[in-house]
Amino acid sequence: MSSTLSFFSLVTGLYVLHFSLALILVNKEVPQTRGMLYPRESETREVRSLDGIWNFVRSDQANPTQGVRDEWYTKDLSQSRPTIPMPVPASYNDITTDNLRDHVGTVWYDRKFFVPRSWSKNQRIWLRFGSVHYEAFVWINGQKVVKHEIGHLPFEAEVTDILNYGAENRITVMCDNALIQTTVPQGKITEVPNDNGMTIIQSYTFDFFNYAGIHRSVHLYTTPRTFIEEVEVTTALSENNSVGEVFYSVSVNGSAANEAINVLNIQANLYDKEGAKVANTTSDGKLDGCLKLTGVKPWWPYLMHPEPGYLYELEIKLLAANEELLDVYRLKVGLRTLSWNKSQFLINGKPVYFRGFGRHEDSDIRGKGLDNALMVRDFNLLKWIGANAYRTSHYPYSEESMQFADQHGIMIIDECPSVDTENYSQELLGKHKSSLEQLIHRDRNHPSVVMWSIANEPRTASMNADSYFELVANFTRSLDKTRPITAAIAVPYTQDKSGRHLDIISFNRYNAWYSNTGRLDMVTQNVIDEATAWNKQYNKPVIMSEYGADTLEGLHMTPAYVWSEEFQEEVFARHFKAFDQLRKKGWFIGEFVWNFADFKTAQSYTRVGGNKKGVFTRSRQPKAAAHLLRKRYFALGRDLDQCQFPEDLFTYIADLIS
Ligand code: GCB
Repeated sequence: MSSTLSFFSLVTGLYVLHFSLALILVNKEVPQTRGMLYPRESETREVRSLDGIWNFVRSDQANPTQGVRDEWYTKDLSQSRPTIPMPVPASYNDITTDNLRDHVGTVWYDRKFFVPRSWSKNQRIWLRFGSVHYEAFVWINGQKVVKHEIGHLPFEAEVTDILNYGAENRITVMCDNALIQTTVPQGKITEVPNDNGMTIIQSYTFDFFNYAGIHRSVHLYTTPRTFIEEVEVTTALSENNSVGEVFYSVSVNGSAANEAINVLNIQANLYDKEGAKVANTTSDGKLDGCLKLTGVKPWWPYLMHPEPGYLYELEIKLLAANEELLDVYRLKVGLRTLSWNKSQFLINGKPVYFRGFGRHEDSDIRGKGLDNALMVRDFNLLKWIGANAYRTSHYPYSEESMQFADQHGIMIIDECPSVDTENYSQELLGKHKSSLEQLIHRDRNHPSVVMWSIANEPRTASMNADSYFELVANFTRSLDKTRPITAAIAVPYTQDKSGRHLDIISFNRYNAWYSNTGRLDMVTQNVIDEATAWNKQYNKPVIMSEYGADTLEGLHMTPAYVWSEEFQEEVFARHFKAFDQLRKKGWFIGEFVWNFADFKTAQSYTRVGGNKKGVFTRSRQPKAAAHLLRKRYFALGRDLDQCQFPEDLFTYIADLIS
């Protein structure tokens, strides 16, 4: 096999359907992520963005590997095929006016970029992608550089020896959106007849559009020859939260190649928000250590404290034995503790009640592409409505949004891309574990991440679910013992085989929508009964991780009728009643509306332009239920955490005293 073809372990185009029925799953090692610190400038590092307009070619659906066989990556794409302009970052699906939207298989991107002459001097250059969905193959100047599978997660490669310095370079990316039974998430590819002969169809059971392309930023960054490759941070607080400890552990890359460096030291400095140094330490030939500080300002969630999301800056300096400064990397750190037991989840020793959302990275035109305007608008809305949490349903969200959540005190249940998992196989297990390994490696230092969600609505009634989820949960725990594990379960509690492997039970249920449609009188007691049954079965804290109703903004009907704004409000209110009764039981710890905003799905007769369960429209304007939810979330905030009501929470009606 040629070296180019061996680059393609998953031979694109042969979308083989393989799964086993009954199996014995074994715990095999998965590849460990290295490096991948978020690209940040410092006195020893430069960062350059490759975002912008790239050239784009769609492969022939019936011939997805043609570009590889014909080596399109060895010259400009425009010399092989007519190209069209394509923005990066963005999903490619909704950009053109032809049916690129439903394309299945490979597409190609390329662009040129300059590398300054100054970069050739005694440093290393890295190419980093924030996310390409689903599988990416990358070449620079015709040489293969990196291949990565599983969207929504970053990957990088060293390109020091491949670049032309002081000259132009070309980057080529092939991206494959095909989902099969052993990808995460799963899908099916079938060949069916159409009016022109045969065509390929991608189907999937999950309820969001399979947007694809270069979804997040592409960066080139420099590091010194010997550099800080990884930083892992954990924190501890004394019982009254006044004394804090920041434990850091650093990995260094490149010291083996540099014989002059036989002893390395880490100088760690911690600065408060005003930039004052509050702690420092220099390690003695070690790469880990602890910073201790008094008078700590802990990281608190929004509305749980007057100063939420307090972040310190941790400065890590890598020094040679002669004190020569080799590298500097800075990151934000929040000091907080998490703990949980059979009935509670606590932050800094205080019980938490989650009032949040399931969300999507989704918007008009750019699909799942990173969009700072949208991200800031969404956080403004989250704060306006009084939410303190969201789940990254149903895949890891952008690193930029994780940093934003840290700053704003929004708690995150961080979900891996396993959604509607079924047909369990050894290969699927390996990729599922790898997605968690990559996620935890990426997000472990974020104070906002308070829980890992290892799946959404897996088919946990099936025979193999027990051992499969035991392996997935134990693997997750082996990577991070500081956060609890959950999964959003939808099978009835009587059939579930996953809950015993979790720390916190989350369940999704659509009373008055998918069950007993329109029956508002069949919500409250059903929610109470089901939550109670989950708690009784597993003796663990319980969250309702999804509830809601599709709602067409502007459709009004009284008495409330499905799809109307009145109906969504009523469905919410009936749930609120149940939640308040459940809260009194002591083990019910959170409510998450489905969904924050309307979002696009695959075409279906149950979806009018997508899923309309948003509290906000797709263009991020409130439906009537948003105002109701806002009143509840602030009422809970005042009741539980003594937060202030915003002045405009209640509209003036009458002076009832006079
Ligand atoms: C669910 C899924 C979510 C769907 C939602 C719905 O249970 O977790 O992905 O969008 O239901 O609206 O059907």
